[in-house]
Parts: sequence; C-alpha cells; structure tokens
Amino acid sequence: MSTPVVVLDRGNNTTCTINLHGCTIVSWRVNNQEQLFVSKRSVFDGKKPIRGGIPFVFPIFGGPMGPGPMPQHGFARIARWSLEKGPDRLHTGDVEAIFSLTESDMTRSMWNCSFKVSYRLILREKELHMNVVVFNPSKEVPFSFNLLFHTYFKCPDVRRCQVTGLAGCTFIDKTREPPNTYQECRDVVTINEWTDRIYTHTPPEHIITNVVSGRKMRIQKYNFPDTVIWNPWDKAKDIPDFGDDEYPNMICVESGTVSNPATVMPGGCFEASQVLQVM
Ligand code: TA6
Repeated sequence: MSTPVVVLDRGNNTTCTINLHGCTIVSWRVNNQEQLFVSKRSVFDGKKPIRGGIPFVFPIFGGPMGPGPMPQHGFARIARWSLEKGPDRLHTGDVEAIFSLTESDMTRSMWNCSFKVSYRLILREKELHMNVVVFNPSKEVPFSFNLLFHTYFKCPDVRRCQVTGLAGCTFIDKTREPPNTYQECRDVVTINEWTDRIYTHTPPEHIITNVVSGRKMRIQKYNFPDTVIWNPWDKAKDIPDFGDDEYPNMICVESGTVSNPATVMPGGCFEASQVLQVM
C-alpha cells in the first residue's frame, strides 16, 4: 500500500512546493528548482525508508541497542502518520500543514512508550520551516529518544561544498573502527572521501555552499544540539537503494539530538525546529 502523498504549493507563480510520502519530504522546489536529493533507486512502498529527501528519524538514531524489531533510525520513517491540519494557506501567503504520529500496535511492538509527535511544516517563498513537538501523555513514566531530520541536500558536486559552523566542535567519526572522537580544526568542513560524523554541541547556524545552482543553503536550528555530516562516497555501492554514481550529488547535513537522548517527563514535551533557507 503506497503512502499518502501531500503537496504544499504556494502557487502565485512562485513554483514553490513540497511533496511528502508519509512524513518524508521527498521534494522541495524553490522557483521550480529541486533542493533535495532522492536516489533514482529509492523505494516508495512505505515499507522501506525513502533514500533521500528529509526522512524523520525517531525514536532512535543509528542501530538498535539490542535484538528486536526496532529498525535502524527508528520507526518514524516508515510509520503511518496522520495529516492533522492543512495544507492551509496562511494570511502571509505561506502554506502550513501539521502531521502527527501516536503510538500504535506497530510502535508498541518496538518501543513501549505512549507518545505524540506533532510535526508542523510552513513553506515560505525561499524557506522551509520545520517544527516538532514530542509530548509524553504518561502520568508516571518519562521517556528518552533521539530525533533528527536526515536531510539530503542536492548539489552539483559535493567536493565543491563547504559547511560552516563546525570549527572547534568535537565529532564522533563513524568511519573509524572503532568510532573515535576528534576535534574539527578546519574553518569549513569539506567532503573528499567517505564521511560519517556526529558533531556535538554545534552552533545554531550552518551554511552549505555550492548547493543547487551554486547557491547557498542556510540551516538554522533550535534545540537540536548535534549536526551529522554524511556522504557514503564509494560505500554507496554497498547500499542497494543508492545508485553507485550518485554520491557526488548529495550532502547530508542533519540537525538532531543524537549524542545525548532527549528526555520528556510525564505530561511534558520536547520542542525543536529547523529553518532551511535558499540564499
Ligand atoms: O546519518 C548518517 C547515517 O547514520 C550513516 O551512518 C548511514 O547509515 C546513513 O545514516 C543512512 O542510514 P539508512 O538507515 O538510511 O541507510
């Protein structure tokens, strides 16, 4: 069964849209130019995570801690979300939609928590605003989780991209065996090899240069303390839903709470947001 597709379109001749499969944003067009990478081998059956766009990683980042049905990067990427509100045009001309995810038989089979995730998107002319609230309805039990926007930005040649805002940050390098911790000594981060790094306690803003049409992409984040940088480089050949020759055309810069899980107390909530802006 294919996942529902939702389109937010600002219209008014400023072809500016986003398309979602489930709650993975699979397309974001600004002035009719696609800003996101989606592999030509990606699967859209709702059973396997989509290879590209902006997958929603929750309640874990990475592999499960032990045996069991919890998939890598959690269940949110393949869960059935509800379209709670919209798409609605706001008085500003922007378009808003709100999606929600609550526990189900599927989630309970993987994670014994009652929860509600509310995911609000606002599409502006050159910006995409993404806000998430995780609510704990329990009266007694807190829970902890990771949450991350696994954003695949499209680019003509990843080797020409530079990412600001990481100088001096500590990062976990997952390409090392075992993964080890280092400090970023470069002013800007570039990609010239397999790169898989969790930068911790990063500043609230990054700029990626040389994305689509040689433009820059600004990322502003709130309450997302970590930033993951990933490009599989030649490892793409080991990823079935990733074309062997596609890796030069994407860079993942992912805002999330990864190195330390977030904790929500009974009756409490966690809120975080990210704004993407084409410069
Ligand atoms: O965010 C980087 C990462 O954790 C990499 O280690 C790589 O596994 C990537 O995510 C893709 O994961 P996926 O489960 O979508 O194949």
